[in-house]
Amino acid sequence: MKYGLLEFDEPQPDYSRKILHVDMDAFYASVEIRDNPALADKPVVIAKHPDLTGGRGIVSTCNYIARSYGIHSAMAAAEAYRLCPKAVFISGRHAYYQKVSQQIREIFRHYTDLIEPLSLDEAFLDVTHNKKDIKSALVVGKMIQKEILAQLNLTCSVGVSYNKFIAKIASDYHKPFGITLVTPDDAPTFLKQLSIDKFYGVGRKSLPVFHDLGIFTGQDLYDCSLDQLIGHFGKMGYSLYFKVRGIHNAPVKAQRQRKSIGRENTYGHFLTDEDEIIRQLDQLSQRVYEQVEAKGLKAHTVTLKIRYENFDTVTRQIKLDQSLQSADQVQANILDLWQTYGDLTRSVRLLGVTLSSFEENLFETIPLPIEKEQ
Ligand code: TTP
Ligand code: MG
Repeated sequence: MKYGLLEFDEPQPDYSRKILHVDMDAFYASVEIRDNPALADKPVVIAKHPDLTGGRGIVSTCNYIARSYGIHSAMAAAEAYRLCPKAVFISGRHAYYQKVSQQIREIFRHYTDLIEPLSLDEAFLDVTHNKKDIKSALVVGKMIQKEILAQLNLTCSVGVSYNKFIAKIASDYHKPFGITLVTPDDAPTFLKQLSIDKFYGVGRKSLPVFHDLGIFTGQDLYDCSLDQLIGHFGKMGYSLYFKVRGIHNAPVKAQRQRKSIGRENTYGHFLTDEDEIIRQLDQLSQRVYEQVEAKGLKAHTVTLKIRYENFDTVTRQIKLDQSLQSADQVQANILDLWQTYGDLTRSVRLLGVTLSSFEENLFETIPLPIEKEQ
């Protein structure tokens, strides 16, 4: 294939893969409603009540009842209030949603380790070869939906296809609690009938440009030449030319489970005063614990790192039977390590605190507020 002076191999579609895109329905709002079922038939908005913020504040999300009033993510909370004064406003609990997100990923791991999270509430899964040896990706998708509902009392929507681009659009197709399969045979028709704003990369800013060019649908996009698209949109135009032909071979990039989380500080003025060193260690311990907690992880090992002015570096650790439950506990263990191994006759240029040995199964460690009736 030729473009200007460039000659390149035209990307070919890969129909061999089975990709799921799983996206939770009204995620933050659904978690709040799950924990407080009295909210189920009310419009629920995840935002601080505008009265509490003097009108500032933005809507994170809202349930589908609230959406019927025209409320949506990223809208000013004050505007949401105008649209529906009787809506229930709830401040988000980000750390908690993060824990729920970890629980969802644990369920994904029953099927595959090839998981690429895009945010707390959505992920791509490559289930071509899955742990349950199920041939049909549609069946895997349905099993995941059922398992998330049974274990977590939350619903999600799933897109099933042979590439990430189509799977992501498909998951949005029948929300909430929908599942949409787009086979290689269905893909051309599916892609051509899409409205142009469904194509990844076409945002609020570029949408009018597409419209000015008479491109409103996938079909309009399909009718453009590669030259035209690259001329108008550069790299994105190139990518769109192939996407609308069902060609998008980006792999699902699995995130490795983090083995440790730590922080270290280098001090311009070397530390010699023990009180100051302990203050620094307390601060590092606190920050690291917060980070670990926010990820819903439970650590068993605490490591202290000390680098002296001559660059001698010492690391010492304690492994505990019980996981660390608070920042205070981390601080106490670090203090212990410092008092046992620290050398006050030398100036300190760097201190570090790391938590590791994370528990594999986060699932049982996080109690669910509601038991799901089977
Ligand atoms: P989305 O998946 O975009 O929205 P949703 O899950 O609430 O609803 P849908 O059923 O349409 O998928 O985002 C996931 C979460 O991310 C959402 O619950 C809240 C958060 N979020 C924000 O905080 N701000 C935003 O602008 C958006 C779009 C999402
Ligand atoms: Mg969602």
